[in-house]
Amino acid sequence: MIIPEYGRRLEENDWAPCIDMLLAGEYIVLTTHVNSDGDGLGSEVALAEVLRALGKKVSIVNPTEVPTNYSFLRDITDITVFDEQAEEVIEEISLADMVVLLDANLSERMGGIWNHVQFARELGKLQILCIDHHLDPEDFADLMVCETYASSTGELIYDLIEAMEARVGKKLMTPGVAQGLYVAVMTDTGSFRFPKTTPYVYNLAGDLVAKGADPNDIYDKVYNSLKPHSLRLLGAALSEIRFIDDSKVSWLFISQEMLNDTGSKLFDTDLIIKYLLSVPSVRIAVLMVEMQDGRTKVSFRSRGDIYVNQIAKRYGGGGHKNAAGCLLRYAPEKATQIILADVRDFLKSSEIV
Ligand SMILES: [Mn+2]
Repeated sequence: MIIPEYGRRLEENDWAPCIDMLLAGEYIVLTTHVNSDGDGLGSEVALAEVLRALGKKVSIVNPTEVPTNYSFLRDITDITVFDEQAEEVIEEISLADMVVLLDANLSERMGGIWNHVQFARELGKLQILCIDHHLDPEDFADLMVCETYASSTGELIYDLIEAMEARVGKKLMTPGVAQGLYVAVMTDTGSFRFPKTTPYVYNLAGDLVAKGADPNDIYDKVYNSLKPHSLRLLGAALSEIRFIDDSKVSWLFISQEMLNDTGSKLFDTDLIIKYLLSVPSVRIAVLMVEMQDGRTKVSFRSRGDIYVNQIAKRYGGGGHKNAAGCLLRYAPEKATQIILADVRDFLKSSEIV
């Protein structure tokens, strides 16, 4: 069941079904999407700490590895990664009575974990809760709180925790929780610059700082964490950026060879996409990365009212209006051809004449 969007911020009462469900759980597994980011990870550690304070047994299992720049987050080393320790993850899921998916609204975003979650659920003892802020949710969970007004999943978890504090009459926002949520909101708002950075978000950030999050330290750890190889990748990548259609479209393809030559990994490509949108004429930016298995990971960014999530959706992906992604089963050359043709058509049809 998806709680409908009311077109307004959720109030304390609106969180009641979600809180009822969490309070009823005993063994709760938290997870997030493949290629986890600051929003998913920060929301996980924050919610984990709160649920533990309420006496729940909690574990975090993620489909893919945790990027090293988030290793400072509290309890992050407790995360079990499906790609590395599948048996342990499967066991956690079999023991749990609830799975909470954070920062994704499609079952397949759980990667290899989803099959096992689905199996446990069919046995009848597992509830699924989803809390997310992307467009176009798939109705796969018992309860889905999917609110696109939110800048980040962290913003929703902040409101949830406030509503929980009121319910249980106990302070839950510790410095560790504040740190996790600050990381979540900071990373998903591009350090408080993206379109959904409302006055509410600034107030929320201020509150998190007051409750123990250290903005300078967090920024330094998350963003000034590059290894020399990431800079080599950045250098190689920047010189390969291409502009088409009067520089309204910028695109870049990163091959496995480029990653290997510079000793980089998939998540090292995250810092590159912002450069694709750094030229003012660009309406749509496309970053394509060749995966180890030969598929192509595509990330879209856009300016203004260009819904790139609609392009991503055609290929089974999704996201937000100005930031979306998908995974193509095609090899690089074909993927590039198809995507660029699609992007150019889409841009033409999106432009107001
Ligand atoms: Mn997010």
